Amino acid sequence: MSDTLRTRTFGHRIHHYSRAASTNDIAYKIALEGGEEGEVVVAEEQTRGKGRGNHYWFSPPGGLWFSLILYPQKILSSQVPALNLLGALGIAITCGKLFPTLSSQIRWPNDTVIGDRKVGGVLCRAKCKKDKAIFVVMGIGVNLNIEEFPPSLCHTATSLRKESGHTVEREAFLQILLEEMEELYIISQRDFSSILERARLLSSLLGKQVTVQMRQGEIKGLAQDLDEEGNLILRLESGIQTRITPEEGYLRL
Ligand code: BT5
Repeated sequence: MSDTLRTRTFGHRIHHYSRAASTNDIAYKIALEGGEEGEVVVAEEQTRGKGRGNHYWFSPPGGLWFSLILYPQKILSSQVPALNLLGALGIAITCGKLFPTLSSQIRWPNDTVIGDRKVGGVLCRAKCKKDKAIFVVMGIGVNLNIEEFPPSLCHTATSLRKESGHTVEREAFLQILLEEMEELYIISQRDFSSILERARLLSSLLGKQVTVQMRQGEIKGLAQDLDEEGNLILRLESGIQTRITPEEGYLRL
């Protein structure tokens, strides 16, 4: 990483792999062995990139695939999902800085989108003791220069290269993203509500009718708000408000 990196800890130590199964697994192991806050594991390609649950994450060369080790103070395990919103916000802000004409937004619970296509995703995994998170590995994937997606993704995913017509330099993007992310993270430790406020402003869902697939079937409603635990507040057609956790349901697109 360039010596112009303006962060306190983020990215001061970078473990670089040309190919890895999943940077999240490597970073988790490093954290277990005493890795420090801000350490980054980056891979040019992942062979078993992971999304939430048992989703896979398409991670060929050309994207930015990395994981960041965090030791958030005073964070409860129930608040870890909200860090996904913080990560998605950091990606959206960075995309907006580099490409102000592209409208990058966040889509609950962990996506960064341009229009209705996913350009980035976040996956946080925490090591918890009782109800406290001891450390969190924040995995971040951003489709920088990917030209072709597999058929299963070609209508839902996009890349910065496809949207802007420009090649994005991976190191430069990572540097800006780490700077943005550290700033958001420091603020979040004092006052998560101001992160939430920014997330609301950049949310692609709020004020829209959405369909959420739950285990017991789908529900429709107006996306009203996001809360401090990373939940979506939906107003159902009956007028009743309901709170959906990221584990409970996923958006039907
Ligand atoms: C995510 O999961 O969006 C989390 C993605 C996190 C990836 C990073 S890369 C570095 C670190 N190491 C890892 O192994 N993972 C993290 P989820 O919300 O479950 O979305 C997954 C879904 O997005 C898949 O089921 C596909 O439909 C779609 N998808 C897969 N790869 C994609 C891609 N490259 N771009 C856009 N959509 C994709």
